[in-house]
This record gives sequence, structure tokens and C-alpha cells, in this order.
Amino acid sequence: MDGRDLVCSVKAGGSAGAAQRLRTVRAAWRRRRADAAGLPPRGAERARVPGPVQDVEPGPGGGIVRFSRSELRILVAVNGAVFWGWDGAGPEPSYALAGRCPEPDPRAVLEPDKDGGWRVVAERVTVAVSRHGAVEVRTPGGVTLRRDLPPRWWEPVGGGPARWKQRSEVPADARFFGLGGRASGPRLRDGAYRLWNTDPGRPFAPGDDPLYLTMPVQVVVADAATHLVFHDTSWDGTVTLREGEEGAGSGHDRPGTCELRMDGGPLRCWVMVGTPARVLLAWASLTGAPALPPAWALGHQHARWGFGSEQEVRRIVAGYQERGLPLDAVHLDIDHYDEHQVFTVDHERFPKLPVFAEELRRQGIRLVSIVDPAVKAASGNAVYDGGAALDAFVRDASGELVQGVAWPGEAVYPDFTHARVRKWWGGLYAERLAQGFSGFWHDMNEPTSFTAFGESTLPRSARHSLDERGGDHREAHNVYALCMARAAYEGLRELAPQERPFVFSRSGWAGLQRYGGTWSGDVATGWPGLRASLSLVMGLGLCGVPHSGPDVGGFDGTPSPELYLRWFQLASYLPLFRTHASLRAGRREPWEFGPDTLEHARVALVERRRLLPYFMTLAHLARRTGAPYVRPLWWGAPEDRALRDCGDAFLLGDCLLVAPVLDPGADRRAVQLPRGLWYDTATEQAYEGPGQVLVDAPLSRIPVLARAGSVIPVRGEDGCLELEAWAPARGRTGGGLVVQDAGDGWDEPEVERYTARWEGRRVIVEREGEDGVREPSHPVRVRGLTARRAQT
Ligand code: NBV
Repeated sequence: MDGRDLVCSVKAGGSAGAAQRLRTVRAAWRRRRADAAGLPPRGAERARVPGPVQDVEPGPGGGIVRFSRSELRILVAVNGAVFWGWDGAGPEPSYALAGRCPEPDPRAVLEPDKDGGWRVVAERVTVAVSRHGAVEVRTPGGVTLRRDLPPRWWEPVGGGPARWKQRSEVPADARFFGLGGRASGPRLRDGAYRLWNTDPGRPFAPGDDPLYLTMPVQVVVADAATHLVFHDTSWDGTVTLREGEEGAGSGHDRPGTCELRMDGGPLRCWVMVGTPARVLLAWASLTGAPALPPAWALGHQHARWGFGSEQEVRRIVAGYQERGLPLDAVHLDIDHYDEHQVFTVDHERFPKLPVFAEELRRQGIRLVSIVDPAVKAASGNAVYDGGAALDAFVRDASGELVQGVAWPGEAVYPDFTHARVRKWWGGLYAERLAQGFSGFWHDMNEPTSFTAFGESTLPRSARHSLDERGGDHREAHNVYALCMARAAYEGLRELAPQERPFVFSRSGWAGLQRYGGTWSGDVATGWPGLRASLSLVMGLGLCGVPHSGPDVGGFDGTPSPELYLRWFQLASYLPLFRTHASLRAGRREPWEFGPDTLEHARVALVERRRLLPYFMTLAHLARRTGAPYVRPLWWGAPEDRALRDCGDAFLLGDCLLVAPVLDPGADRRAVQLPRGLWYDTATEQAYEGPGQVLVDAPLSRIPVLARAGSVIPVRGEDGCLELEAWAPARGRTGGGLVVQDAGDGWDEPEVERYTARWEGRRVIVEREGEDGVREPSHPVRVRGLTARRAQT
């Protein structure tokens, strides 16, 4: 059943359902008519390439290379990132950039290259521009990481935005990652990936593409170096990837290729080169540090569409408490709204929400509210009236309000690309705070409008402010949710200045991490959905959005106890650990799957709670360095090709390797290890990497390995911080970082550094400071001292 059918069937059924169906038919026609009238038809087009080089104009960090039919602006920034833009495009304005464009690197200068080309030599990269406008990015050692062939534009003869195509080559051994949240990654195989945020309208599985959160960001990993390339344009487009082949054909390498075709927008990109850690650091310095969540948001959260009433929420909370299961937050979905209207409460089902919220808070449980962007188009609805008075809603090309269909029926959509609208919307969270909510879950913000046919979103001709530049939905669509997240984040900063906002959003774009995280959306219940969950989290992390996680158990249907448990176990090691499901789906509480599942889920919940200080440390490190908590195995060893191809396990920070069970019936699994010594944290068996090992994975747990030498902050039984150290390999040392966080607020905690070393038969852990080493003030437990070494 897709969203359009569902909308009809869940809404009271009968005549209400029929009325909604009729609305979706009308909305689809309206959308079609609006675009027919508001978008110029694509008539004849003229193709253009840059042509031969004419002259250059050196400037700070690079300069301008002029061709007969275009010009290329190159800028190397102080953070090592390289920008280039065609047809005069500069880095600004941009929805991705966190602030102003970084300063140019004064050492980077434009100089003549061979064959009439030009180049800019910088510390970490050389950018070479050929006579006809091919752009090459090379390592300082001269190895080519990426070669962009001269682009091609198609310009409508009667004027309007040009379509363009950019074809690039990468080394034959390169692997592609990223492009936002993709269900069939994290390694992106050969195929076409669309750049248009899309609600698939039904639960998705690997192969469904695009999904809610796309981004023109690719991380390309090759022997020579890793690079991130970001095409800064929010228009609809398609990326077609093809991995290369070494020794293809007559012994020659066939390079990997990437072809980007966009419907419009500037042709401009940023490239960052280095190790994965350096690349993500540069990306975060450009697009913003990931927002730090409050500590509670790193705990276990339970949601459901259709709790339906305060009594039911009480029943669930009591279920957790009676069984001694940790629970940190409960999420209320659209069914707690008054007739599905955003920023309202159904007072019959939730008569005293603020009182209830306060009661939960005293028990250490926060309430999170769903927030949908669509506002019921009815005067008398306070949000509608307030927005209308401000002219906050999207209009069409003829100036009429764009009316779509969402859960409350006929609906209008705030134009979040307008500063005034963001300010107004941000202020509306005051009502949510007064109801006692602590966190915010943005849904349906691709944006989705139910339509009986055609795309389930706003007309492409719909007008948007685009921060006063003016434009239409073709350009605004992909940044709509990003701007909504900004509105919420900035509003909350003002409304509750002492608290760190917790916002997570289904859709988004490059830079979303500045305001919060995301989640999988409606992942289909099934083993493929479980695999897709991990792919999404890893891909998003590589695009700079480190905080995400799936609906544990899948959104629809009823998972088998085994599937539910494996999902639960995986998610207990992901940043967002949330059980959630649809109105119609089976239960998702851990006790609903039999006593064995309950006991195994309890182990996962308790371990998550024990690891909270480590998660909090990872959140701080993500904010300072851009490094995601969940990293592909190749993170520290991109030259290890076996790791590049391996997407079924991940590193959680520097210390842990998590190998979830993604197939039914498994009681052990193969794990591809990076270099070094690793301990199975359950058995303390030691394994030497690199290589593949077989590790036990009974139903009671998934394999988690600790890197020898790690020092991990954990929560001791008394609730205080402890250090868990894993013995370094003999003759080696180790260490770890700890950031002790107050749980909320803006105090800047110190980064504590610990080292671990052998002294005779003991392992000593010490705290490093400016004035030398000292004994740690936290209790230390050393593990792995008597580990058996397995043969690999
Ligand atoms: O608000 C209802 C659901 C929500 O539970 C889910 O998490 C979102 O992804 N929402 C989608 C709208 C209904 C989709 C069928």
C-alpha cells in the first residue's frame, strides 16, 4: 500500500477516506495545471562547451581562467578545500556553507602548465586546467585523483536555466560512497542515483532510490588518496556511477566514471583531498560542525505511530520500568495532534500533556514530538492564521497559495527559504516546549503532498523566496527540509537557550548536521531493510551527518523475533537508537517477542547505557572534527582494498568494531579486520588483522571487537565514569579520548587524553596533560590481559 492509499484508509475510513482520496485527485490536477502555466516549456536548446582557453586573471587562492564560451573560477581555501565554478559561479550564496566562504590560501597561485593549460599548486593538491577546460585534481606526488572533462550546457533558446552535464574519471581502483542516504550502499555500485528528495510513499528496501535525503556529495576512496566532491547545486539531477577496472582490456586500466546531469543551477564544486579523517574535517569546517545532542538523546527511545492516548503511553513506559529496561525518551506521532494539525494536542486523548510530560521527566524519560510542515488550510487554525498574516506560505507563479494535501486534509506549506518565515516557525516551538516536549522529529518535509498521480510534492513552478533571491521549487525542493531544520534549531536556541536542541529530520541536504540528525524513514520490515538501515547510517555519516539510525524492527508488518532482535542489537550501536513502527504494524516493545528475545534485548539496552559516555565522547569528537561515530571499516586504512568492499560491519569511533548479524539463521559470521590486534569483547579472544576471521554471533549478542590499546569511557554500575582499557599488543602502546559532558548546556568540557602501555605484566593507563602524565581520576579496568590469540 502506498502513502496515498494509506492516507485514505487510516483516516477514519468511510466517507472521510473518500474525501481525502478526492482531495489527492484534485491536488494532482492542480499541481499539473500549475506547472503547465508556471513553467516555460522546454523548447529548442543550444549546446555549449567552454571552448579554447583565452586568458587568465590570477586572484587570491587561484584566479579565473577564461575560455571562449565560459570562464572558470578556481579558489584554494585555507582549509585545503578547492573550489571551482563555471560561468562565473562563486561559492556564495549557498545553503550548504556554514558561514562565509573560507579565506583563500594566499600561497596558492595560478601558473602556466604544459600544453597551454594552467594550474594552481597548493599544499595538498594541484588543480590543473587543460586548454579546453578539463580540470584535474592531483596529489602533491602527481597522481590524478579526479579528471573532470570539459562540461557541456544546454541552454533554452528562449532563455531560462541551462541543463548541464559533467563527466569525471577517477582511478580504476576507486570506490564511491555517499550521495546522502542510500538504501543500497554504503559502497555505491554501478548505476544511476537521483538527486531529488523523495518520499517513496511506501516502506522502502535496498534498490529503492531516491529516498528522503539526497545530497550531491561523493566520497571517493582510492589507493592514492580519499577525496570528497560536492557539487553545490540543489536542483534535480542524476549521478551515474561506474567503477573502474584494473588491467581491463589490453592490460590497461579502465578508469571509474561519474556522470552528473543536472536540470539547472550553478556548475560549481568543492573538492577535499586527504585521509578520510582530514576530508571530513575539511567538510565540517565548510558546512558546519554537527550539533551536539543532549545526553538523553543518545539513550534508548521508543516511538509508535498510534500510541493513541496517554493511557497507552503509560502502559508502554510501565512495561519498560517493570522489566527494568532502560528508556530515555518516548515519541508522540501525528495521532497526538488534534485532527492531525501541527502544533496542537488532542486534549481528549492527552488531557494534561504538560503534567504528564513533567511526570515522565522526573522518571528520566523525555517526550519527543513529531512536527510536520504542512498546515491545515483553514482559518480558525491558529498556525494557518498566523502564517497567512505573515504571508508565510508558498504561492504559485500567479500568486495563489499552493494548496497540497497532507494528514489534516487540504494544506499549505511554509516557505522555509524565507528568513521571516523561519523566524515565525521557530517561535511556534514555544507551544511544544510548553506542552513538555524536549525533542523534535521533522517528518513529511521532502516536502510531501499526497497526490493521486504525478510526484507527491509541491509543483515545480511554486515560488520560493530563496532568501530574497527568488526562485521556484526546482531549486528550493532539496533544501526545504534543511531550512525547516534551521528554523527549528534557531527558534529553540532562543526559546530554551540553556538547552541543546534535539531535532532530527527525515529530509535534508548538505549541512543538515548543523541543526541535527535524521533517521531512516519508513524502512521495510525484512532482512533487506535491516541491511539498508546500516547503509543509510554509514552513507549519511560520510556526507557529514553523523547522527542517525533506523526504525528498529522496520516500519511496517511484524518482524520475526530473530529479525527484531538483530535489528535491536545493531541499532544499540548506532547514534539514534529508536524503536518505531507504523499504525498498522505489529508491536515493537522488546517483551512482545518472547522471553528469550526480551533477555537478549535487555543485554543490548544495558550495554548501550554502559557505553553512553563513549557515545557522548563521539558526539563531541564529531562536533570538533566532523568524524562520524559510525565509520566504514576503511576509515583508518583506505588503502586496504578488502575493507573498501566491505559494508556489513563498521567502526564505532576509534575503539570498537561492530559486526551486526544481517542474515537469518546465523550463529557466527565472517568479519573483515583492519590491521592490528582486536579482541572479541564477549570472549576476550584476540584476533590479528588484516584479514578475515570467523566470530561467534549467538542470538544473545552481535560480535563487537575492541581495538587493542583502546581506552573507552563507560558508565560503571554506580553510574560514575570508568575507563575500560584493552591491553595493547605486546611492544605497543595505546590510548583514548574522553569528553565528560554535563548532559546538556553549553559548557565546553575538556578533552581528556589517556595512554595505555605495558609495564612488566601489567597494563598502565595514565592521563596525559600539559604538565606530564598522572594517574586517572576514574577507576580503570583492564581487559584482554590473558587473551588467547586465534589463528587468522
Ligand atoms: O507520522 C506518521 C508517519 C511516521 O510514523 C513515520 O515515521 C514517517 O516516516 N509518517 C512517516 C507519515 C506516514 C507515512 C505512511
